[in-house]
Amino acid sequence: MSEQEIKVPDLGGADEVEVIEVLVSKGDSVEEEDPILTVESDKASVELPSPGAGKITKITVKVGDKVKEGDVVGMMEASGDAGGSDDSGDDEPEQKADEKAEEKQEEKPAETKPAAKKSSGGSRKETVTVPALDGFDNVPIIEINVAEGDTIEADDPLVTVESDKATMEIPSPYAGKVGKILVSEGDKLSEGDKLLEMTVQEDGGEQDEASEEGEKPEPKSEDKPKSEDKPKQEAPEPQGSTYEPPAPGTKVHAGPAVRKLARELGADLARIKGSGPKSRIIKDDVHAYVKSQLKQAQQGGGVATGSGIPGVKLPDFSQFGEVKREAMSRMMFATANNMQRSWLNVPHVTQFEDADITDMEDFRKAQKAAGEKKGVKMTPLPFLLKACATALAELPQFNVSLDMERKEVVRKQFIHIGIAVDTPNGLMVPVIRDVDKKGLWELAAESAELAQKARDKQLKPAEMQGACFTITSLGGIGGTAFTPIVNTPEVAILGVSKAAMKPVWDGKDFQPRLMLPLSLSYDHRAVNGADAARFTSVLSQLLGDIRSLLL
Ligand code: CAO
Repeated sequence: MSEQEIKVPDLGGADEVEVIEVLVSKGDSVEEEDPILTVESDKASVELPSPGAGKITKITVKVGDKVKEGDVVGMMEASGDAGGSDDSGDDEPEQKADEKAEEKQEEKPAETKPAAKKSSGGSRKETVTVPALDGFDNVPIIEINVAEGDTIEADDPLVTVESDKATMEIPSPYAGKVGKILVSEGDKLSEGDKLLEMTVQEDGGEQDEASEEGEKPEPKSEDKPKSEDKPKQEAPEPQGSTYEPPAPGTKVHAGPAVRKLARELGADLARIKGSGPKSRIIKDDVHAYVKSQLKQAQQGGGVATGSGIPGVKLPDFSQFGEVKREAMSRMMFATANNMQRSWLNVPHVTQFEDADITDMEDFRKAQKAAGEKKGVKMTPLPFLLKACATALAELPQFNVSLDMERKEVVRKQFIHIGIAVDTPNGLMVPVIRDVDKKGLWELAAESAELAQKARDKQLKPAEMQGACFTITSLGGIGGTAFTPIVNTPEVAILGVSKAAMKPVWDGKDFQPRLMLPLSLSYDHRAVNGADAARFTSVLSQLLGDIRSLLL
């Protein structure tokens, strides 16, 4: 085993760069080309690769240090594996490092800034082109950091390109308004390619003066975005649930090693708050994020207390084809959390039953003319509401909520029933109050009105609260049975599928009868199986002979 120095390779023209992340520690084993440090010039960051495989014996720089080509940043012991990397040529590491440095100069789009035209007030149109990329050619765009219409400052990153080892942002040479974007993600860029059009303000602002010199001054403190005056390399940002992830499409600043780590851990970089310079995401941020997610899951973060269930690790879907991400609506997010909370907390059982609604349907259809006069359509739903209200009164163990903390059963002395309504914005459950006290026409009118309000996003919060039980009817759509999820803290939900004619044995013959499939899911902590069978059988009797609804 021999010790060798780890040196800063050719930086492709950048004099001095700042260490923004130390990616290895003493004792770490690294493979050749594994990133050792991330350094950043005023415009780009690059990872310095390990010159060979081996063990790190010393790292002599820390975050914030400035380094230049040839500086020794650490020492390593080359791995002594026979026939291993040593064999492949001792001189290779040096050579590789050089190659890499060349490859990667990612870092300095310094001369990137076309000389700005002198301002004289008003505005002018400019087409921004790709500056010299210091040896890079044909580098794919991984992010477009601006959108048409954005107002940006000079030096704001326009696009991020990434080679196999480095990431570089191409900054805006001007302050102004982004016009047409002429590139797409995945496009490969070389010097001179057109990026986008801009309307540039000619107000003699600072940015013009700076750009006139063709190059920005060293990244001193005023170079930092106004919003962050904090010193570089603070502790990573807390990655708690209070952090609002940026909107989809928002730029993510992270180096290749960080991206790799995030991929390995299944962490979505778009959800991670960067604590590095210019909000760059560093490895510590990824670790902190993953840790906070685990902690949240273990503590029940909005899901199931104490469940400790492992999260679902998402692959990088883009490896399989083009994907688009969009933010969940608040409603979708809330529904997803409610469903998961219920699914994880409630031991579900589903009881199935078919109700013979042949006579009920004859009666219902006979109400068509009356309905037209009243301006109300009589569907099967009001009959279901009425039957459920009667069953809840007969079997009050369904009209409860469990207070597990206080070890109490909350028995409701009212019968309010929620109806699941399918809307373009997702599932909503308005609540009909005192169903037991209302007639079929009133229920028909009220359910139609609430369903319409739900579809028009007009429901008030109070109209979605206080249900004792829920009916979810897919009968107008189709299906023979399903297993609905109890809408906690209720303890049961009735799923209704599409009625169908079936042969029913009457003791002598098969008779064609219209059978309505019922699926009653219940919380087995509150309700036992026998009661569930009683409940569906009561429903079936009531719907089979609707005269009994009057009793
Ligand atoms: N079997 C056969 N036909 C049925 C039926 C059933 N079980 N239930 C309703 N129908 C018929 C109706 O009679 C009507 O037919 P006609 O126009 O010929 O009279 C047609 O289906 C449409 O009814 P509807 O859906 O407009 O009215 P509804 O009162 O039955 O239902 C509502 C209202 C709000 C429950 C319903 O529109 C809806 O949104 N259902 C979806 C609920 C949902 O998404 N649940 C899933 C939750 S879990 O993800």
